[in-house]
Amino acid sequence: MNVTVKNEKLNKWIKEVAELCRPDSIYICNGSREEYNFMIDNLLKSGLAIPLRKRPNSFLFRSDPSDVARVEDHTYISTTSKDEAGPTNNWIEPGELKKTMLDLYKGSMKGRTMYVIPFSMGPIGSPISKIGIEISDSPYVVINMHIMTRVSSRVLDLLGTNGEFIPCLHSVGAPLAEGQKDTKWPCAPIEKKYISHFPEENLIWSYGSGYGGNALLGKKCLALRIASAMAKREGWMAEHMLILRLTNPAGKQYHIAAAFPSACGKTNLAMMQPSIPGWKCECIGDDIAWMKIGPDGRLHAINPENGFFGVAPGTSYSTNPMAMDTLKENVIFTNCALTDDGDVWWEGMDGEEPSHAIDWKGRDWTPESTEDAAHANARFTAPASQCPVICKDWEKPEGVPIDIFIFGGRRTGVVPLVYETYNWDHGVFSGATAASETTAANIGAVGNLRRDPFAMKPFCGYNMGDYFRHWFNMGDRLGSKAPRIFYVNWFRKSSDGKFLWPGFSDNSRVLKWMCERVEGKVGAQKTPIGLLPDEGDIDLSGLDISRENMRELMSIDTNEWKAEIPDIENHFSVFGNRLPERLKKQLQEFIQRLG
Ligand code: O2Y
Ligand code: MN
Repeated sequence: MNVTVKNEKLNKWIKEVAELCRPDSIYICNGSREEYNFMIDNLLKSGLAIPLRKRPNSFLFRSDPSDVARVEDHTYISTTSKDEAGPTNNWIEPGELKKTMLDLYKGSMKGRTMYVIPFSMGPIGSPISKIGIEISDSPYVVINMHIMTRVSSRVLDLLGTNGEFIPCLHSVGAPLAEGQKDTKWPCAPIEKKYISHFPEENLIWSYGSGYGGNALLGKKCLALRIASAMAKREGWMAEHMLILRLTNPAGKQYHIAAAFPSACGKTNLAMMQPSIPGWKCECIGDDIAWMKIGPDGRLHAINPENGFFGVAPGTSYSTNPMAMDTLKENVIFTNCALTDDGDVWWEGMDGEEPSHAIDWKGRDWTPESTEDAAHANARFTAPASQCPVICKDWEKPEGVPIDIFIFGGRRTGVVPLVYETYNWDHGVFSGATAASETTAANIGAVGNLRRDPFAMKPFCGYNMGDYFRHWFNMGDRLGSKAPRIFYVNWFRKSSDGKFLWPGFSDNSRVLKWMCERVEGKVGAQKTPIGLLPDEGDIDLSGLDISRENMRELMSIDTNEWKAEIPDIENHFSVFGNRLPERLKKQLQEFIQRLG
């Protein structure tokens, strides 16, 4: 299909990028099924895509072993002054960064096709949605963007001759000389990778990586880093949150948005099926929420994405049956193992492990092998519409009204299963101090405590001190219509190292308690850290858990919490005079409550 671009700014930009990057050809994407199939055919012919006999229209890709995850150390928020990027972001002055990157982009697409990908984050035409155009030299990016965003020529129609869009420039950084054979996963060495954001001009430049969040620029780069800066300026919120709808047996709906750092089971909670009879849970999104105050004065959320880019290892019918059912067809798998009967496999999948497979690096693998068959950050890219519990209203342009916010992290000790915060300011304090222990899936040493405020540390596109202030401002505007704020820890362990809480579908018991708190149906105990469930108020019917385990799960040791204070003070100190007084006040009140 021939697509014509009428937008003046876009035409000028396409021309500029082509002159700079020197691709062999230019292709404007229309987002059609034919286009997807055509791209897949080419990827199959070149051997980059491996067809999966067991899953219709599904394909496996193997990345270069050096290009397997987001590269936080090479991710930049480039604002005129360093202070605007703040202490949690890498910063290079825009002029200097652009000069370095322009040198890299020079001729970087030689021997390749330059794809122009018009996409909408959020339903096309929704008042909350934003339009992006990604220019990329990676066909893998094109097919992933087809699933993760709404790629369509309708986006170009909507842009008209002078509509606004967010330009997202991406090159894998591996030009081909005349006659040079391509590698299976072209990318640049680590020192040449740059994932750069220019929030003052809503601009994204990515170079050198073809993987995930580094290359699918609608996701972390646009929908979180650039969008969070826009949201601050425009008075809305772009958050690293799942969105779900919980319906009680009487048919009352509650909408919950929850922020957890990576590797805390966000996708599992987003698709969780309650173990308590009569309760229903539906998924609206598993990673990102954009929220605006609606005409009713409440906070309304949309999921700006169109698919799931989930971690494969650990996903199984026991941890997330709805995700497994989402993955039956039309899926792109990256860095999973390939079984002899033409299926994908990863550590933690149900059933017996295969006696032989091809690992993510393309080598023979057997259970005796010393390395995992799938990479720990192996991914599936799947359409959200295929999730059996996708909410019928997940694409509602006006979004869903949020009743409850949840923050949390992975802590083997100290933090109880759940508490409610005293009020909005206390909730902001709990989000700002949220912490998680690192796991093998994170980069860095296992078991270290990492403060990850609102799970946004890697994704906040401006000074995080100002981000905390923005949360206070939103609370002031929402007043009595603000969502209630809770904190959870599904991962507390007993002294003999066993998880105290079964998690997964039993987390519905905790969500039920939250809904009952919202309804004023249950009381709570005042403690120094927040409001804890009264004994017996969490519905444990049908669950085999001892009273001792429940007591340990809910226990609070004030000395352990006092021991956290220096770390919180240290964490706050980096924000200097950008730290809101209201957070300092919360910390003082917390110290006083601890006695
Ligand atoms: O490693 C990557 O490039 C993907 S990171 C990611 C993907 C989906 C959802 N969340 C995340 C994350 O790091 O929070
Ligand atoms: Mn995420």
